[in-house]
Amino acid sequence: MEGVEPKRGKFIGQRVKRVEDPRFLTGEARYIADLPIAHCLSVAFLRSPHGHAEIRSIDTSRAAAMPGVVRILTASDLESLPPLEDKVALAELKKTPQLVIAKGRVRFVGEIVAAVLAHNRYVAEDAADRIDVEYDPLPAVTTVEQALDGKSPLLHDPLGDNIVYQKKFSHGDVAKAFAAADHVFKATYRHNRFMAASMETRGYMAHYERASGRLTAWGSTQAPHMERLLLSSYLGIPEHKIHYIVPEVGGGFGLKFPVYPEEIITAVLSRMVGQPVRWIEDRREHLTSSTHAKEQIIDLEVAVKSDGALLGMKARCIGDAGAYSFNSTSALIEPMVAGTMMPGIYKLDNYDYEVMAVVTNKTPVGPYRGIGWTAGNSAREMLFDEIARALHIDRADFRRQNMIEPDDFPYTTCTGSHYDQGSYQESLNLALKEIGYADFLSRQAELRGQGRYLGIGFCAWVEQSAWGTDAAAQSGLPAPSHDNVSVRIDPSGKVVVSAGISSHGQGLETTLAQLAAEVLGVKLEDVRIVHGDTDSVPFGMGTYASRSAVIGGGALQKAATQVREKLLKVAGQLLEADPQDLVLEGGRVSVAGVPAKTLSMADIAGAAYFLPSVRTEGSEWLAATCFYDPKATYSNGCCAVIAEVDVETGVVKLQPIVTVEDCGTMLNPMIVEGQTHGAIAQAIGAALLEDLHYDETGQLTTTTYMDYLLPTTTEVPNMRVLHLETPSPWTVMGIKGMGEGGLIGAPAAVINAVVDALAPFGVEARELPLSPDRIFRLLRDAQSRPAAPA
Ligand code: MCN
Repeated sequence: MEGVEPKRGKFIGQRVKRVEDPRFLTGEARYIADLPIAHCLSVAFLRSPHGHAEIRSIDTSRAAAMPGVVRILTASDLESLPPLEDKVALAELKKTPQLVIAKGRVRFVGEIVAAVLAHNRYVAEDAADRIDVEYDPLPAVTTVEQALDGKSPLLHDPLGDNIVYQKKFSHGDVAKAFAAADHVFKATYRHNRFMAASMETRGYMAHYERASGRLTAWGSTQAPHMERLLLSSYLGIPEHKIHYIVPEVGGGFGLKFPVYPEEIITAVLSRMVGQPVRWIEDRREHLTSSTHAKEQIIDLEVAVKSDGALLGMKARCIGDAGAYSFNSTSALIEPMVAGTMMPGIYKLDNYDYEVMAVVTNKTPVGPYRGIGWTAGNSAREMLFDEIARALHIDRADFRRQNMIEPDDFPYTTCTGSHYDQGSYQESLNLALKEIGYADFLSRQAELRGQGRYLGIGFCAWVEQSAWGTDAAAQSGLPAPSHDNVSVRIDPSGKVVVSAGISSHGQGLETTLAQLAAEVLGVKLEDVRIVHGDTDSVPFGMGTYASRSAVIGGGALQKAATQVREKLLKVAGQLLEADPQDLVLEGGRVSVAGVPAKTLSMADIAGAAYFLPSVRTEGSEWLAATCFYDPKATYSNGCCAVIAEVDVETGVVKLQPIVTVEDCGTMLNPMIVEGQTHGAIAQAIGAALLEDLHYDETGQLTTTTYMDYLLPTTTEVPNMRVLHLETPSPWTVMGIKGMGEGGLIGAPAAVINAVVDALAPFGVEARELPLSPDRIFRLLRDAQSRPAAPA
């Protein structure tokens, strides 16, 4: 397929400094906890201390008697409120309605049992402590195995079992492929449960005005219009009477996409008392009650020829969904994507897979950067390393041999993912060259001889982006998705862009301003980006799934182009020139070759708005709104890592990481690098440290950052990000999204580097994360295993 040239311009593709950063660096940014609002009351929640229990009684009288307490809610106060239910419309997915306050039974530690509204948070917290609840603890279901064993308690009695989804998919002739194989490799991988752990926790504020029946809601969230829609449906307040505002958001990473019970309760309380109400999550609540992510058990079987040719694959992806198939995202969010995207960058015609989701007495699972891809990629790439070793084939050669090649594009995987264009081989080769793969392999044995255990790992990945209707369908989770952007030039000649997408750290204000300035020929400082406010921006589906650069950027480019045409038409009338002969640059329109015939943007805009002689139908208002719902596009990259393991302590030290990113036409390389750095830091946590651990009673034992280990500057090495640019032929300007790639590919690279370092010990690593204690145990177990017969 013919390649497309990446776009370059005065702003596009340039390392423009982030326009939003001055307010963050000077402390002027306002997060939800900072918003000044008079007479605001505070909420605190009483949460279940049990993983699974019947609620025998609740007595709120001691709490209600405390001075400063305004209202206490338990489930019986909210009988008329509909339960939360995931909106995913797949017939086979069983629903697990979740009441915003538990009634009769609690199903995970951290589930809300009561809400206290008080004059301030101190009183609210103290009062919550004085609510007397009697529980009858029940046996808890804390593992996938228990959920499936048919003997463990049921979480939701009407379902009849703990399985909320189970379906098999088949592509090609897998039986024939396995019959033709020289070898079949098989393994089960347990992918850890971890979470986004954003720097800013969740927070919501609501102000219901009784006179107008209007609700103003503020949320540290990712998708303001979707929040408004869901609040409207749960509260029964018409959508046009809800104004949803997203202030600065200190990271979301998917976790702040769904509507949570706390948000509904905050709004309900405000409506009850007619006063503003705020709730800010504390860190312990964040760890227990914000969505967890990525826990899966993946069984893989791979059929190969002795020369390494990949013939077929079987997979079973079982997602541990926690207590409820979570509202607005569903229990399928992990295993469905893992199963569907398992072929990755490889040519695979014969593939059977089964997707299962089970409920357990744990916090519900929701979206986190690289949904499904992280676990699926890690499992496949771990097994591929094992296969290459067993067949005595270089690990990179094994990949190259089975990888989609440049001439194959566009390539449709057997599961129906439609890859546009990519640089899969090139990114692998570049990453390995830059990290010194060949040289490292030649030194590795010598280092081992010196008692130093170093290993190399790499992972080339493909990342789906542009989550519109097409991408959703390709992921196996069909739902319409699209976005809108408005562009207008005000009478003074300045540009305002109103975008349905909403930034929560990605630097979208910068990249959108770059695009607008490019198309409209103005300075960057003459553009303002408005987002995160449903009264000011056109309908949008939010920022997630690496969709904003492609969809928001594409809608903006289309709208800005229409405005540019209107502007040139007016300028042509004023300058008595054909619009085709006009040059738009540096905030001025001039007649080509006649520099004296020039007008400023303000001259033209002022005339367009106020001069009757140039005001014509359609041109008087320099504005346009465009809609965009592109085909899915796939970016790609490759991460390469060298790790050294201290075999006495199990501690892993990573050397500087090399990563290649190809997101088509790059809007801002500096932002792309920042995104990659952040995602790889999260990947290091995922691979080596982070683990939300439950004991057998369903008690979460990692409820502080002393127990739940996030990577720090000591664990995160320097990184070098290299760029390739293979534009998409299917999107405006060839842009592809890239916000998740680092957490899709880098975990496998880190894991495989550690496993490679441990190869001389015959360690079998199948469970993540590879934390120091796990590595220590793996080494001890390997040493105590009898030696294999020669
Ligand atoms: N970009 C670019 N050129 C491209 C593609 C992207 O310059 N060809 C820039 C974009 O303009 C944008 C950034 O890179 O500023 C990410 O773009 P994109 O890949 O479209 O991703 P989204 O903007 O849709 O952001 C969502 C993505 C996801 S899914 C998660 S999760 C995530 C992430 O972004 N959460 C983040 N990055 C995050 N970064 C921060 N700081 N905080 C989060 O919560």
